[in-house]
Amino acid sequence: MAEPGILTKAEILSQPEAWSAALSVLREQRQAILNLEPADRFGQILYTGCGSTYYLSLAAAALTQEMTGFSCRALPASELWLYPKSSYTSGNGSPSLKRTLLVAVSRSGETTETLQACEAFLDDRRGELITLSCYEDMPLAKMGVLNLVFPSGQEQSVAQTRAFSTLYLGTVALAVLWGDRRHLFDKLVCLPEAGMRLLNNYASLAADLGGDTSLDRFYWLGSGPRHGLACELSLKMKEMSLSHSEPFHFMEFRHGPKSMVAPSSLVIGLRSILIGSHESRVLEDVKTAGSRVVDIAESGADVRFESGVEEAIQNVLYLPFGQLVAFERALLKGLNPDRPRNLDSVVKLFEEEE
Ligand code: F1P
Repeated sequence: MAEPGILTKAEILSQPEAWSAALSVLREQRQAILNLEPADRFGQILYTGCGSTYYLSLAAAALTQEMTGFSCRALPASELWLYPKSSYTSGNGSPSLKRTLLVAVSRSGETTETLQACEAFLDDRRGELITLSCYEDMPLAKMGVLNLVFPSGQEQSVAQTRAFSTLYLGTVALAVLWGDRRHLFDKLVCLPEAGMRLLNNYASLAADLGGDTSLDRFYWLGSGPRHGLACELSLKMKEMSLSHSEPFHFMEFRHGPKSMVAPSSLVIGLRSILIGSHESRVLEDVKTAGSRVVDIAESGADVRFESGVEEAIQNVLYLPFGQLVAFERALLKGLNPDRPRNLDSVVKLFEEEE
């Protein structure tokens, strides 16, 4: 039998190389992405996916809105498919405001709900579709007016790690190129090296925390463009290690969830340097209430990127440390992180009816 976690570990550790390869794809597609700049042609940008790629969509929508000022939203693909009226705008009579730029994200490119959502979107002529996926032969990679394919994100294990961060980097490039800070596109090249350093410097802290038997609950705090990433890391903890884990916006944690903290809780803060003291104070509060706390940020934190790049494009660096904590926790519990319980790597509906 293969060593438990051997696939996931390789996928987590190879993320910086996968990002470099993705950046080559993005450089080749730069003009095609710029050609689709939403400008005044759309009323909203909608990001969609399922599971991990839905959380990716949450993070991407927040970042794109921050960088461009457009109205951006994220919804699970099943909502677009089954609840179109609550998903799309009517445009208040303006034809351009009615149009949506839909960005569909999927590792496999064959998740039924995502395909159904995109098909209905195109049939109903709601706007234009861009897809991001990892396999060029899969149906999603043929559906959009622009299809960005990142083979370096492909994975053998069920839970997404390398695919998530690689696809997420693709959406960071969209946000940067469509916004007014285009010069940041050339700075993305600094991220793989920063990611490599991070993995080298903090793998042992992740192993200590993941392997700490005194901990039994995990809370991931992230706000703005980091909230979707906190959701994803919390999902990693559940999928791989079957642990009690929940994500929250920083300031929301005081509004109820804080009552769950105890000496056996670990609160992991995906902290912004720009927002500063408000987020730090939440972490101080929970520490005073008796919880273990670890923060991740560019500088002055337990886990430090020291990347030198602007905060707006740093976010992918929050992922590897959290993924490693989940991985180590799974091993501690005798689970195989490569094969989470009850999960398939792709959810396909209708197959039994065929
Ligand atoms: C999405 C997804 C995964 C999840 C699970 C089932 O797939 O929900 O995030 O880990 O294994 O599929 P995809 O559309 O991104 O391929």
